[in-house]
Parts: sequence; structure tokens; C-alpha cells
Amino acid sequence: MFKPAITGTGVFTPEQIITNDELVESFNAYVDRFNAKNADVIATGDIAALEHSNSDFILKASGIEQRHVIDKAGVLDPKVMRPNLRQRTDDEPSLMCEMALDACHKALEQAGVAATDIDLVICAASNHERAYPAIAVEIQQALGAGGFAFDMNVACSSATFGIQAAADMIRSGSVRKAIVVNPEICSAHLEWRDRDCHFIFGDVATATLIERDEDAEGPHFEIISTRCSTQFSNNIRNNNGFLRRSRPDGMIDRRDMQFMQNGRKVFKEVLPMVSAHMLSHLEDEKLAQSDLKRLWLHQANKTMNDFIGKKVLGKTPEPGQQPNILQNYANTSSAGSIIAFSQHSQDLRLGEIGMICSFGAGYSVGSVVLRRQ
Ligand code: CO8
Repeated sequence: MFKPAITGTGVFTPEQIITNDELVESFNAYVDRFNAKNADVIATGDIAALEHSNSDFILKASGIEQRHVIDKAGVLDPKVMRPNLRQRTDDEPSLMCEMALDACHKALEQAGVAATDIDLVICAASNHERAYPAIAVEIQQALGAGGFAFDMNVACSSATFGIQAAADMIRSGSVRKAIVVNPEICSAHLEWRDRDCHFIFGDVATATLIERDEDAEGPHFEIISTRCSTQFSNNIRNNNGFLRRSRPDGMIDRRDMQFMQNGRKVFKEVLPMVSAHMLSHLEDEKLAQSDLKRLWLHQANKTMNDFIGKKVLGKTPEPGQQPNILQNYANTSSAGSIIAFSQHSQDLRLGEIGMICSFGAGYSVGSVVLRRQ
């Protein structure tokens, strides 16, 4: 058995930013248009008037201040309210591949590893641009990597579940160097016309390079252990899929073709599940709460993270002990905890221990215990 280690990470951040104020201004313009257009049916009570959104609510409820997106113009146009992305030919790289490559190259550079030495590429994300061929195989070819590649989807936990899959293959010796990449184009499956969720998500791609510990060239993180768990829930759901056109109302602009959630229920149900998962993972590794020098949590909601941090550490986290990045990126699904890890891990001292933990749709929870080497 070999010891797996994270030797590099990379983050692709789209240049365009939408602030809460910009988002709310465009949303409220959409609401005014909608209410004016539907005044008759609203007056009869057949449909309800839409209500304005509010920047103060967004910051207070979520901790989010802005989000990066691939296409700001489409999202902010009250007549469009979705990203406008050009159709690519089959001979061009897909958008997910393009975002992934940037993140992969950064991770490879940090580790000092050549792309040709990679023998496993996992593209783990909460939605995929096409059904097949796998985006991961396209990334493998574009990188010039060898071995094999596959796609996987566990929504917000895609990255940690991907890390577990890669780490297990490295442990067994079937793979020597793996890259887990998470291109998340959340803006394309978010319903920007729904005030309950229009502020939640942003776009990004992250990559995590995993090798045998003995192959690491510089400072790195030994993967002590990983743990994944799932429990079925309809509280976060997207009903879009390949059966769509086979159904009578399949081509209608139905709300459930985009991200849907019962946020309050998610909040209440996921918190105890995640805290219990992390504490039992620690206990099984014979680690005390006080052994954890850093927590890199899923980035969905600041209050949620404050609660989990306190519960898992057994005290209010010290400044910097449980870093959030959601104020700048919003929720980027599976990429959130990896951005936090990538941006807030290099200062850990030799031997210090930290934990990555993701949670979300499924429900799914994935944790990775790391030791600085
Ligand atoms: N502006 C003003 N008022 C608002 C707005 C708004 N934008 N939105 C809602 N309100 C109102 C509501 O109508 C409600 O009014 P009332 O009290 O009169 O009914 C009031 O504000 C309170 O609303 P909520 O109860 O909804 O507010 P919360 O405090 O619960 O906050 C959150 C809402 C922020 C959504 C919160 O519940 C939350 O963060 N929950 C956890 C969600 C979570 O972690 N989800 C994980 C999802 S991510 C995932 O799994 C990946 C999926 C795949 C990626 C998808 C990419 C698109």
C-alpha cells in the first residue's frame, strides 16, 4: 500500500464579477417587468406578484458579497436572466474542458509535475456539459495525460468523493498520479429569476493533484484518510435530464429544470449530519478536536460554517482557523472547499493537521484528513 498525498491545487477564476447590488438591480427590473406584463392575472389572484430582492438580505442570510461568472451580460439582462454562451463546434474544446485545463495547469505547476505523467483524470462536478464522451477524457487528451479518465457527479461533494476515489487507487498502486478537476458552471443551472436562490451560486474550476507521498517534490499534504457518506433527500434537486424531450411538457421552460432547494430544511438537516460525520471521522482516526489546526469547509452559507466550525472544533474557531471564501465566490458547489484549501493552507507547519469537508445535494458529505509534510 502507498501513501497518497495532495501535492498541488489550482483555481480558475472567471474574470467577470457580479456584486450583490448589481444582481439585485437587474432582478428587481425583471420583477417590475414581470408584474407589469402580468398585471391582469395578478389582479384576479391567479398568479402572485413577484417580490423584490434585497442586498442586505443576501449578505445577512448567506455571507455572499459577489460571485464570478462566465457571462455577466446575459445573467444581468432582465430580458435574458441566464448566461449567453456561444455554441461550440465538436472540434473545439468544451467550456468545461477549457476551465478545467487552466486549473489543472496551475496544480501541475505547483507540484512540479508534467501532464504526461498523469495516469488518471477525474472530472467531478455537479453538472456536465454533455452526456458523452466524458469531459474527463477530453481533458485527458488536452492535457496530454496517459492512463484513463472518467466523469462523476455527487453535486457539492463531487470533489471530495473524487479525491477519495483517486486516493484509493493510489493506495492500491493501480494509479500513480491523479488529477481531480471540478469545473462548476453553476450559472447555467441556477434559476436567476427566483429570488429565493438567485444570489447563491458562482462559476469557477478547481483542480487537485494527488500522488504517492514518496513522489512529492516539495511541501505537500499527506492524505491520512477520507470518508464519504450519502442519504437520499429531495430537498436539493434538478430534474433536467435526457428523458426531458420524451415527456409531454418536456420542452416547456419548467422551474424544476434548474436548481431547486428547500433551503431552510437543508440548513436544519445537513448541519447535524455534517458535524456528526466529521466528529466520527476524527474519532476513528484517533484525533482530538484540538488536533485540527484548519478546517476547509464547503462554501454554501457563512452561518452554517460558523455552526459546524464551532461544533467540530469544540470552541469558536480562532481567526483564520476556518477560512471562508464564499464572500468573494458565492457557492461554487464542489469547488468551494477546494478553493478554501488552495488559498488558505500553505502556512500550515510541518505535521499540522487539517480537514476538508464538503456537503450538499444527495445529501452527500465528504471529508479528507490531511497532514502537512
Ligand atoms: N431578498 C429578500 N427577501 C428574500 C429573498 C431575497 N433574495 N429570498 C428570500 N427572501 C425572503 C423569503 O421569502 C422569506 O420571507 P418570509 O419570512 O416572509 O417567508 C425570508 O426572506 C426568509 O427566507 P428563507 O427562510 O429562505 O431564508 P434563510 O434565512 O433560510 O436563507 C438560504 C436562505 C441562504 C438559502 C439558507 O436557507 C441556506 O443557505 N440554506 C442552506 C442551503 C445549502 O446549503 N444548500 C446547499 C445547496 S448547494 C448543492 O448541493 C449543490 C447543488 C448543485 C449546484 C447547483 C448549481 C446551480
